[in-house]
Amino acid sequence: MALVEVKVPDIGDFDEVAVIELLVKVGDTVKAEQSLITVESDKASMEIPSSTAGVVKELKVALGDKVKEGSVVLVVEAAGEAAAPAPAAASAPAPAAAAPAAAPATPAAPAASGPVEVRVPDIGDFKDVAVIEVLVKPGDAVKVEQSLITVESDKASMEIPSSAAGVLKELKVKVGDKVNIGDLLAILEGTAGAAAPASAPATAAPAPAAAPATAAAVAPSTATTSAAAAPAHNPTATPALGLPHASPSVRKFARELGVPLEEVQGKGPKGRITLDDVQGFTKSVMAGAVQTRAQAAKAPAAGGGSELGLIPWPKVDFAKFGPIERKEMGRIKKISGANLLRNAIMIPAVTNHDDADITDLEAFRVSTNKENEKSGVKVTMLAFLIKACVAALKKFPEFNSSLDGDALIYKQYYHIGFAADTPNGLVVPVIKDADKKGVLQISQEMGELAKKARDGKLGPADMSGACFTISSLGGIGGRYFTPIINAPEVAILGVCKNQMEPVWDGKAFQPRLMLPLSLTWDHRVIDGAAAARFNAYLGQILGDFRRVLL
Ligand code: CAO
Repeated sequence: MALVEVKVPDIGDFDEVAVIELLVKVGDTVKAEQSLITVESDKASMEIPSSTAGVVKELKVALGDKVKEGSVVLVVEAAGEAAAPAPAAASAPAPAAAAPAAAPATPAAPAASGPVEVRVPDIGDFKDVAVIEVLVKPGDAVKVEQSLITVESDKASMEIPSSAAGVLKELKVKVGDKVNIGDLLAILEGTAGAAAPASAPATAAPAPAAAPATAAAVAPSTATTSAAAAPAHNPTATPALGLPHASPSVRKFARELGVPLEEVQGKGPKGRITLDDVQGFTKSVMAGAVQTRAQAAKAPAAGGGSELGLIPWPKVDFAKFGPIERKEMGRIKKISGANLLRNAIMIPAVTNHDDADITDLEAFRVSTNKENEKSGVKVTMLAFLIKACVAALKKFPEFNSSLDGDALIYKQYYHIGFAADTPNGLVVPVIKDADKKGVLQISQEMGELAKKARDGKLGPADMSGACFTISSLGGIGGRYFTPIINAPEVAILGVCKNQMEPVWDGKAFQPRLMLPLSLTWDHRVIDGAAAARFNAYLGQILGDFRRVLL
């Protein structure tokens, strides 16, 4: 019995694709053509079949490894006549490489400004592949190489990119349609200079894959980075340890959200998992109606179902009551939503409301801004608040701590986050080492960070490391609110719009500019008395900023 190395066959122009699934294990008996691993690029996933039958002796790849043509996948002890003794690379059933972005059947008119037809390019040996997803809609601005649709055969799914840029005028296919090379997909109103070159793009690899020894007719053609490969032969519809049935973009989306795809029930054709299924699963988990296996494993044994005992989220057919429009939430909202929900549920939070007299501070701020008019830096109330909070955090160190199991981590640095409202949702950039900076520098940094936030350009470093957060709605309005703590911080200050109020000075009412403060704190770490003292101290500092120096 010979040991045979099974190698990655010609998979088109893919260089270094990631192994995302191992479909067999040592000791398994595999048939020739049985899928062994699944690999995935940005836009396509494909299963790599075995070139020979036998028993798996050794796996040579692990999840996350990068492989390319010729990489050894595993060693098989070939079984009698079933073994295919041909040289591994040549006998490996080469997937039919597809070339969505390679020279389209009808080359797009370069630099056109009129209508441009986008057709299905050479997708290898696929015939009548089903459209399983339409990724754009009329009116969308489409870039060259942007995926338009996803098509799927038995073993591979691939996204078909646009050969031109422009505004999508008309879609010629819909989910469920079968497409072939040369079929008209869409009509774009081309943008001058934006069309793809009529010749094959640089990424196209014209070398055809070696004809597989065992495969039925396969005519692999070219491939691009956005192309997918299809196995030459499809002996089984579902591999033994089946990979969840979903397109690459759905897989990517699930990965971004941390959704375990194998736990999602696919409601698409043949049980395929769609974007809606992943979203529906996420909502159910968020609402506590469903637990992931990882959550269930962590949850205490008692109970069953949702450990929080929440009833499922109400499902209402709103259209029954009137016209509606459904819009998916953006990425930031989804991420912040998950965090807010956890923080709202897990933290025993209490909010104290108070007012600070900022009459003198506001006068000082206005005069400072007059003096600094030419510098271009505007001193903001929020910058003073950051400085005042640093002083309060120093005086009450438990507000600058975080829970770590049964211990408290007291931080000796003072990084202050501030909530910023952006067109895409709420983000919290962080002013680092606010204790070492003056109000002018903090104002300037805040301005820069707020702009970056609005432009969607904040990096992870800009948003990490905060000890305490301030959420100011002062420029907008409102009296008080109850901000949600940004875990693992233990408190957050909410600030609303200041207003002139009559304040009794012991003899008479005086008009004073009062700033509403709302401090939410984690009752596991902070007591009500400490919170009241923190607010009172903040009020004293804001009332007379010289106290910061004490
Ligand atoms: N009371 C009254 N007016 C106030 C004020 C207050 N407490 N704070 C600021 N203002 C006024 C300022 O004087 C300024 O007015 P002018 O334009 O006339 O000078 C205006 O509001 C804007 O203030 P600003 O430039 O100082 O900005 P800011 O520091 O208040 O806010 C930022 C910056 C990024 C925090 C803000 O743009 C923002 O995104 N706020 C929303 C935060 C949020 O969404 N929090 C909720 C989180 S929970 O969902």
